[in-house]
Amino acid sequence: MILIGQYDSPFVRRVAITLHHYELPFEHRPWSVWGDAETIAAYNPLRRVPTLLLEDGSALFETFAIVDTLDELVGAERALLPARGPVRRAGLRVVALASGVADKAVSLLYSSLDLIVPSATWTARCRSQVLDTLSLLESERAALTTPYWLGESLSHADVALACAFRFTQEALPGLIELNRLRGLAELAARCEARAEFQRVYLPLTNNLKKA
Ligand SMILES: N[C@@H](CCC(=O)N[C@@H](CS)C(=O)NCC(=O)O)C(=O)O
Repeated sequence: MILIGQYDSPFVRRVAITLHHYELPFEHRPWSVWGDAETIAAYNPLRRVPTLLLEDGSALFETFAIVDTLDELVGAERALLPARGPVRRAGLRVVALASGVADKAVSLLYSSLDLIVPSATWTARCRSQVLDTLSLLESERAALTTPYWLGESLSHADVALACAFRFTQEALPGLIELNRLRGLAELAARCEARAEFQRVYLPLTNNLKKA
C-alpha cells in the first residue's frame, strides 16, 4: 500500500498511525496538496489527502473509508473499534466530532494563509464550531475514568481526537485555552507518548501551503 499526503495533516496522520498500530507495511509519498496537486490528481481528482493506494492499484479517499478498509484487513479481533453495538457507536461519535474539529481547523488554517478569503461571519462560525465541539468533548471526557476514551485500550476515537487536538493547537495558536481542556490534553498526551504516534509526526510550519 502507498499512503499519499504529509504528516502535518491530521487526517493523513490518523491513517498512518492506524497503519503502524496494525503493523501493516506501507510506503509513504509525502506529496503536498498544493505543490504536488497535479501528481495527486493522477490518483484522486479531488487532489485531497489522505489517499491510499491499495495493492490492486485502486485508490481510496476519505479517512473514514480508508480506516474502514484497514479494519477489514486486520479483522474484527484487532480492529480499533468493535464491529457493531453501542461501544462502536460511542467511538464513531467521538471520531466524527474530532474529525469535524480537524476539518474546521484546516479551513481556518487555509484562510490564515490567504489560500481562501473568508468572510468574518464564516471565520467566527468555524471558530465556534472548533471551540464548542472541543468543550463538549472535554465535558464528556471529564465523566470518564478510563485511560482511553472507550476503556483500557486505544481506539479510533483516541487516534482521531489526538490528531485533531495536536493539529488544532499548531494550526490555530492561541485559539485553544489548554487549561479549559485538561482532560483532552491528558488523553492526547497519553496517545502522543505511544510509539505509533511518535513515528508519525511532522510539525506544521508557516511556510506550509503544504498541508
Ligand atoms: N474529509 C477528508 C478531509 C481531508 C482533508 O481535509 N485533507 C486536506 C489536507 S489536511 C486536503 O486534502 N486539503 C486540500 C483540499 O481539500 O483541497 C478526510 O477525512 O479525508
